[in-house]
Amino acid sequence: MSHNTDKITVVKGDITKITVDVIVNAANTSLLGGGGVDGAIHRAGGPEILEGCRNILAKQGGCKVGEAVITTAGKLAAKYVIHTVGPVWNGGKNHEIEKLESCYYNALRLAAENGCRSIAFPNISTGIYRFPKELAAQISIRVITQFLMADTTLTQVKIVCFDDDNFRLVNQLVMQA
Ligand code: AR6
Repeated sequence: MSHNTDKITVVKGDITKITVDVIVNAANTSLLGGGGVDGAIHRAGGPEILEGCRNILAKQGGCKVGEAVITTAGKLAAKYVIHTVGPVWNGGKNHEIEKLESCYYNALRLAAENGCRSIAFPNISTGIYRFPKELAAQISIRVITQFLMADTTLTQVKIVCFDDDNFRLVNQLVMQA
């Protein structure tokens, strides 16, 4: 295991139950909630998260694909939620890879800028947005390990996998890294 993968833990389960400084949400450009992990985070965190999203909407009109914004985590154990918008998989000809890389990078950057030491990610875009899981897993590990090489604020990155396929794929990659 390399120095950087020491800071990465792969977890199977529900991200709303994880105790870290910041939880990442796989949101949509409206920031107004949805299904999947987005629905779970808003349900568990309560209305304060939506209020935070509405304030961002009023200021900057939503969140573009690949970008990230930060709000309170409401009733969750985390201090913050970072909402990032993953790309919808459309065969790979629409810069989906670069956009997913940006999601991970911008979420990590925003976490470090806000003094967070621990962060939890879901497998962004691999549900409703249909991004191929193996490719998404490779992108997540590549961007996270590269970021950790340059950053000393974050000491713990948890990748929280809800389904067996993602858990297996991400684990394999972390062991090989
Ligand atoms: N904890 C951790 N991971 C979860 C949870 C959970 N509680 N629930 C689902 N997942 P998805 P996307 C996993 O569909 O593909 C929303 O409607 C799930 O198994 O949540 O980025 C948004 O508003 C999958 O591996 O997000 C957008 O409209 C991963 O989280 C759209 O879905 C991502 O699945 C975003 O689609």
